[in-house]
Amino acid sequence: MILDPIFETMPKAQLTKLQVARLQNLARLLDQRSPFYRQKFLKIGFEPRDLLRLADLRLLPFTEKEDLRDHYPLGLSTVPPNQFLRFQASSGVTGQMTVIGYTKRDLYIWAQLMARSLATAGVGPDDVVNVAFGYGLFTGGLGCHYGAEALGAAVLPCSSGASQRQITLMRDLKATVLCCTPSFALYLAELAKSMGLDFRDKSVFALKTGIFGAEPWSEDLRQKIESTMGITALDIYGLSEIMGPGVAMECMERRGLHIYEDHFFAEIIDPVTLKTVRPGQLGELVLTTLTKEGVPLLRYRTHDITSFQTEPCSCGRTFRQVTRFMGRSDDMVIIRGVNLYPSQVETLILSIEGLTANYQLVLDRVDNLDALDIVVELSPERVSSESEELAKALARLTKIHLGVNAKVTLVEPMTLPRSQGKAQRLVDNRAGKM
Ligand code: DLL
Repeated sequence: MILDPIFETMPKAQLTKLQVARLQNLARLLDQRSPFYRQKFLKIGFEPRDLLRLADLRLLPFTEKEDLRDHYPLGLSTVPPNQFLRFQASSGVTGQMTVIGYTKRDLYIWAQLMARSLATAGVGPDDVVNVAFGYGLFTGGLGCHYGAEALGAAVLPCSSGASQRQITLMRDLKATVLCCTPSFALYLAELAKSMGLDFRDKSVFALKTGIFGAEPWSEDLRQKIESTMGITALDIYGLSEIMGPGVAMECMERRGLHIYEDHFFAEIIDPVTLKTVRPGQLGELVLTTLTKEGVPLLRYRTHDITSFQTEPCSCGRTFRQVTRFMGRSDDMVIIRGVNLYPSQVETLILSIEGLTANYQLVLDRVDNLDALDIVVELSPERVSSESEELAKALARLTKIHLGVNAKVTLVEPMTLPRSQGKAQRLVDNRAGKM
């Protein structure tokens, strides 16, 4: 369902006008209230009145996560401290935390955009939504929570963890929607099975929709989850620095995620040359907040790799779509000169019957060369006597499709660590061995 047709289906020319007006406001706001950005503007001789068209945004500098870290906790904010109503934080993969503060209006818009996202997945007032993203400083839990409430749906705020209890609650309260990371969804399905339960059994469970995100996942993993749980699974994207979940959401056409362009201006750049890529070409997503009050950001480099969908979507939404995220540029592994993302390996793993989506890529340095070991759990139905054949098959596919010679280690079911939040796919043991 399209919750906000006025915006979501706005004709392109009108949307561009709105974006330009909002960008001009943003430039004025940053010039007046942000010493950080004002200094940047002065350095390049930019004045807000120079911003006349969307293309003029390219005159302006990028913002990096480092900038937020260097000005920890709230050096990039543009409102007095008493205007903040909530703080969320992100530890990121490494290093110093970043903190984001939200004003009352920021929280309102976030809830509306999450409501829009859930409605896109068909969620409405009759639904019971189990929010199994972590609550707390992570934006997943509270983001989905307020979006579901804004729609009038009932919320089951299970958070991540206490997994057996949440399966029981989902069954007893007839949860119809599950929001969590795709890896946690798979874990819940696995655990339900060990409890003698099956999400596909509609006389026991009422689950019909999964809204998954916060980590890269492949199309094959979607199919796996859908068939294991008997649900429709859709992809949701966001990041705490920009807002949280609800920056972009996949629609039922399932050919990409619509970016909420009335609130975020999106560019895709070549991470090396920093120039805009051609439509359809892969690159790094860069986002500018158009309506954010607390900590507005200009040309924020997400480091997430995607491309713009070139064809308009038949769902009726006019917002541009990005294709399923391949991963983060920092998760890209370079093995003897070949670039690869864990999600590409995941696709190969899931094309082999008998292997599961529980896997890790272990990187090491052997004789001064990079070595990749793909560690994958066998599915419980497979006996380990078959494992040599399956390992060979995966090594062969990795060589053919990705051009990488990898070792494959197959392990027994339930050997690899399960994550309640974002799955840790990469284990890099190369430090100090260069
Ligand atoms: O992960 C916000 C979120 C919560 C999104 C729940 C979706 C659902 P952070 O912890 O700041 O915020 O991490 C943001 O996670 O830059 C991407 O690298 C990754 N990510 C988020 N959604 C997706 C997705 C939340 N659908 C970082 N596909 C982002 C691939 C995703 N990666």
